[in-house]
Amino acid sequence: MTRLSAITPSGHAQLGNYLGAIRRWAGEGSPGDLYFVSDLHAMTVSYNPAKLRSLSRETLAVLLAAGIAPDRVFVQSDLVRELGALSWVLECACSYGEAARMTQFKQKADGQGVVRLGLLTYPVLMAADILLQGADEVPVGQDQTQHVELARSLARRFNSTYGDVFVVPRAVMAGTAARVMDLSDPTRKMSKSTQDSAGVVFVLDDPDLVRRKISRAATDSDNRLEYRPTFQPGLANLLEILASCTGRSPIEVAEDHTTYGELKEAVAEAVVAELAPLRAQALEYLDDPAGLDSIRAAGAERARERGKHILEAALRMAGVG
Ligand code: AQP
Repeated sequence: MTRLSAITPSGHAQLGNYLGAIRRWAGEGSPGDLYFVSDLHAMTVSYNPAKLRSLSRETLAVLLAAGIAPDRVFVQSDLVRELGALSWVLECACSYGEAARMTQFKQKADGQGVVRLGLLTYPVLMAADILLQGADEVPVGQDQTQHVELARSLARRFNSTYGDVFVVPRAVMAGTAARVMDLSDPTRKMSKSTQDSAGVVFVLDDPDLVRRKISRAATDSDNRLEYRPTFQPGLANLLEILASCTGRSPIEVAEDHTTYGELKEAVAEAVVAELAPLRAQALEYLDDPAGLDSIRAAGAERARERGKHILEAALRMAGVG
């Protein structure tokens, strides 16, 4: 059974990516699981090419540093030829209406001056990511279920029109994980591409910077140290982060503290301790470019090999190639 998950290098990996996803991938995955750095997905909005290249490497180093086995990771663009070919085949099996209906496309396109065509077609590329690897399951949050549904429809349609080639993937709801909110504005999710990084803890931030960011986290003037997410979202976020780092519940950790200042110090130390081994390992990988390159090349080779027969069969059945 293969599960496939990805992280887009649209910025530096942040605490939410780690607590909500990467740490689980490293801890709970089964040997057949695959994880990739979805750098092609970062091209759907304006970006800097040199920065994207370095973020892709850094993100790969973070996945490995978290403990994901080297033989389970790859970088998406290393398969750009295979994915480009399969995407085209799938685009020709997808209607314009299906693509334009995607809620995420409508949300992201809204308010953008120039909407890249890639923003419309990226769910088809995502279908190619999934179908090329023959993934059985794709763990997703609410915002991605529609895209996996599209991958299912395209796989079924292709299989019934041209012949059975693709595994029809299932979307599985990622179990309840920490949803880390921005420290400056706890009403919005912590995100790697947020312009103002004051409220975002990046996993490779220096420990003193982590402490500073957490000490400045928005709370409230209630001075009630209780876990009440609706009324005290900033405080609840800090309690959830502390709970997630210490393996306890937010209600329990709230009982250990009496002032916001004391709580923030405890959160900062817990986050610094949680990230320290990850940061050290990631920096080691980044200090050894040849080693990282060879892990990356081997991952690409394995992923290419996995997808080779599927792509060849799809092209043959579609009457091309
Ligand atoms: N704040 C978060 N709390 C918990 N989990 C989070 N994830 C992201 N932010 C949080 C999870 O991290 C995984 C990889 O994320 P992604 O790169 O696929 O895209 P994203 O969810 O859009 O992540 P960001 O950081 O918010 O990026 P940008 O700024 O580009 O939008 C996913 O499993 C995601 O749920």
